[in-house]
Amino acid sequence: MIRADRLITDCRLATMSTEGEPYGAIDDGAILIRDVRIAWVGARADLPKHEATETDRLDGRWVTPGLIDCHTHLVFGGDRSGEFEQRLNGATYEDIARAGGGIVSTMAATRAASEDELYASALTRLAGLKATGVTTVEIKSGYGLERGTELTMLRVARRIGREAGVRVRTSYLGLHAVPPEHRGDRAAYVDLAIDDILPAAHAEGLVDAVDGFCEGIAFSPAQIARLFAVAAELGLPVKLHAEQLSNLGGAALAAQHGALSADHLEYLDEAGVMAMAAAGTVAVILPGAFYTLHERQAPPIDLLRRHGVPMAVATDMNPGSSPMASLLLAMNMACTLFRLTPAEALAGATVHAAKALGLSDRGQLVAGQVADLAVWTCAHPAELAYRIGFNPLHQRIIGGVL
Ligand code: DI6
Ligand code: FE
Repeated sequence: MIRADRLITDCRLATMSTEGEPYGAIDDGAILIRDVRIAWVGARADLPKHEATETDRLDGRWVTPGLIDCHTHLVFGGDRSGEFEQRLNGATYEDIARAGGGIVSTMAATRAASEDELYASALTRLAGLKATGVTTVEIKSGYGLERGTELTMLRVARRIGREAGVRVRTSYLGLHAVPPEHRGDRAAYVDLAIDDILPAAHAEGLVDAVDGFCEGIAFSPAQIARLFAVAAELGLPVKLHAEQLSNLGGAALAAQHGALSADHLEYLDEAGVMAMAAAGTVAVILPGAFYTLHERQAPPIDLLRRHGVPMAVATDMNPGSSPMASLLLAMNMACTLFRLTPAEALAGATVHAAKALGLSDRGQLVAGQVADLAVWTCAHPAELAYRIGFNPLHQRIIGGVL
């Protein structure tokens, strides 16, 4: 006899369990929820004896795991629509960054904003993500580039996790860009970001993972390696923006440090793919940035598939390269631009996204995981990636609560 808080029934399930067909589909399913977790899930015909306080009948709707956006820069000040105009008048993303715009211009706006302003503006973007079924969101720092503002960004992220109806995982991204006050001495900023800001943020319990931007316009593999060494001393997992605009071997470096994920990967080569496969590092695919920057080289999806590297899909929600607040749209772009299948895209926003965050308690419909669910009014889960600008979301359930 299972005593449950809630029975969900009259529904179809995309369990995203790794056995069987790609969606792990169950045609006439049921879920029992007890104490914020899934107590039982399966075919309605196999429902065990139970007593449920509440019953939800979903009229044949599809239930998936709540979506997980595993790579965002949700908290920042200002906006960069002016740079969008500059790029359409011929400037490149790298030109703008080298001229002191780009990440550094958002840094100035973020430093100038109060904690409450950062929280309020992040909520407007979060609303878009929640409306597309997101129940867990990763949020990075990286627009403070000084101790005070980096910590403020992470505190705002934690507050979102407490107050805004979504679960949050934070990443410290101090090595995102060099702030103007250190332009003459980049090494001094690297030292500050690694030896001062990171330990301070960690001591305050603000850091779930450590990230960096390994790129010609950002930080070198040697600088990233030093960041990862300190993360390891602090017991923090790592991830990396790698091979977005060029190939510096960042993905292989991340894999050597046991990274949870390497993200972007347009310029990834087979050696990098093999290093990721060997380390179990997830490939986080970010089609919003590829689309926005009008890039030409797609990530090597076939190689990732062939070597069995799990692929996650995320929005990269940020003011410069991906001002996109819909995870469903990211899934659509992953299919249309990069040729992922709709099932791969959904796995990329659920089970593999969880893995990219080092989480095994969500991302699938299996007993024991938290009861974070998305309910969709659609005829088949392939519709989630197929439709553009439609939103079939019926409801979100977090920890068993509507
Ligand atoms: N790569 C990106 O696409 C974002 N950060 C990064 O390292 C862009 C951030 C920005 O342009 O503000
Ligand atoms: Fe990013």
